[in-house]
Amino acid sequence: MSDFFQTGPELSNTYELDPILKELLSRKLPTDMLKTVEEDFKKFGNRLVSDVLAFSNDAESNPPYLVSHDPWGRRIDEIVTSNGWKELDKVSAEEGIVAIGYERKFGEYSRLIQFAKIFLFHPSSAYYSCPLAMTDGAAKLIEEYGDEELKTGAFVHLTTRNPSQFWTSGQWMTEKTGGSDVSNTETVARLENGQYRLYGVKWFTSATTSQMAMTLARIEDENGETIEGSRGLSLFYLELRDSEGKLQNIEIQRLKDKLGTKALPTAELQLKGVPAKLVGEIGSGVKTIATLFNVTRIYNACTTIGAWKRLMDLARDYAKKRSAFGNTLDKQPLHLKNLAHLEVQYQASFHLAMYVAELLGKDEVPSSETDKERVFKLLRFFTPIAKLYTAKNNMIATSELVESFGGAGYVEDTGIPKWLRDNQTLTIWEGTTNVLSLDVLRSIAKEDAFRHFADEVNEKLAKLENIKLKDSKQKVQLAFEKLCQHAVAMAKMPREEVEAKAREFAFSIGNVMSAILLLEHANESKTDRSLKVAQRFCESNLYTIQDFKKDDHEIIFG
Ligand code: MFK
Repeated sequence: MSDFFQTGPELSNTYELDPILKELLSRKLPTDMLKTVEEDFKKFGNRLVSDVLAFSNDAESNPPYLVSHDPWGRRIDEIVTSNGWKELDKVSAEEGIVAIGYERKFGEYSRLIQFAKIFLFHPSSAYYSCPLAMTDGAAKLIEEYGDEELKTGAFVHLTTRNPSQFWTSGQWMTEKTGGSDVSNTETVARLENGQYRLYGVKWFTSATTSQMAMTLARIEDENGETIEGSRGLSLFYLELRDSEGKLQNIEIQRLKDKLGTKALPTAELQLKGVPAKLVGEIGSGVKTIATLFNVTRIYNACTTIGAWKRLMDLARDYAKKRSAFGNTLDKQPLHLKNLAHLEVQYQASFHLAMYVAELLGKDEVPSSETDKERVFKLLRFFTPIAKLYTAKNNMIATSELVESFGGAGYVEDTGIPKWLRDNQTLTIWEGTTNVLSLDVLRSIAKEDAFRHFADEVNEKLAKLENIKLKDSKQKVQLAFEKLCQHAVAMAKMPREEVEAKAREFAFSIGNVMSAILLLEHANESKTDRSLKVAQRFCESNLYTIQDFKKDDHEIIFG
């Protein structure tokens, strides 16, 4: 009998373990700022593999549950969460995960720094990143559309670093009638004695332990009539509990039994006259809440790359420890080839997500050199692209990375299978891949975003002077020319064809922009590894739009 026991994968300081993030920050940030940020990230990187990871593990092992009644039969609808979940709330406030974005003490770099911190936090947060995403989106919404009362009230709670004052927010958009198409929303808002009250069912509400929420409802006129479709929807702010901590005319029907994100309480709610406050204009609810979900979509991209990095780190460490067929996995060509491919894909997604975070910062705090219009349009254009591109590519990579642990990757208490379950949500919530591909078309039609993308590409390519990047640059240029041809051709294409190609279009844009960002990183950071990664990525097929086939329906249903 052998006394062999396999050593499992281990983590160390996750900031110290990240040369790509370090290189990016030193390329972007002024020296003094970099010093301040590095000090903070080094400390945080340690916490993420010690106390914060322990809170996360506690929250994952003790999922929330609903207590609907007290021992004497009174309805209480209390969601019980673990100690770890509560501690993660405190950590989030103390570390300023949302606050950094609104203190803006790093000027145009505030969002880049904030999202770098979220990227580090997410894989040790048991999805506390989800309420934080909605909290940030709600803060942004109040900043843009809120009145004085919200700005001096809720906004201060959402953006504080004081754990005892900190609030999180929900974003209740989904109803039984539709998650993607919210125009079918059935919740109504009635004006009763000068106060709006909401009646309806919210079918998928994440982090229902939050203090407040932003939600959509259809205002009833004095005859009880409403306007149909999304033009009839308005946005409302509500607080879940009264001053005594009792839910305000909200019943929690049940918690969802989801595939993953087990620590995160997600509920079905019945609204029975919840007092609510109108935010923005009547009938502009979808447009107004877009401010919120455009922020959560950037969270989605940055947390996705955080999750991807964590699994890469574990797989990398395991490859050095696991032997098979006479050698450790890190010496086996096929295993190496797989991991190298995933690392290149990861770095492409990493740069795309961080690029969008940087755009958000530049949009909010423009410097004298910022081309404000271009930044605004690029942000609108790349937000759905970064979300769909990172989430889908990560999901494909997750399957490979889980497999790279062999049978151990299929066993729950190694902690590996959870990534497969959790990462799947990142392609679904905040807009599925298809819905976001169509949103890219919306941004082109409404904002003329493609023209600004083309200017950005040409400007960035012109700055690549390293001769070793010449061939890669040419490949990107070729793919980009094809993309431009497609964008022009779309004007005359039947809508059916434009929509059928929307996903390949979005991924091709994602490929081209990621390639450019990798080349830029190689050009500026000047490390051999970044040069090789950029060259390798550019060898892949960047333009992936296929010919339109009219027989899809027949193939599926015929
Ligand atoms: C760890 C990461 C954590 C992430 C947090 C997860 C929390 C989970 C919570 C949820 O999952 S909440 C559910 C999320 N649901 C969605 O994201 C909805 C997905 N569906 C869409 O995005 C649809 O495209 C949409 C609902 C927007 C379609 O609605 P409409 O009403 O059919 O769209 P329409 O009529 O084209 O647009 C209405 C207005 O909004 C237009 O403006 P105008 O009134 O000026 O014409 C649009 O331009 C504007 N709009 C739409 N999408 C926009 C936008 N504006 C800016 N950005 C956008 N993305």
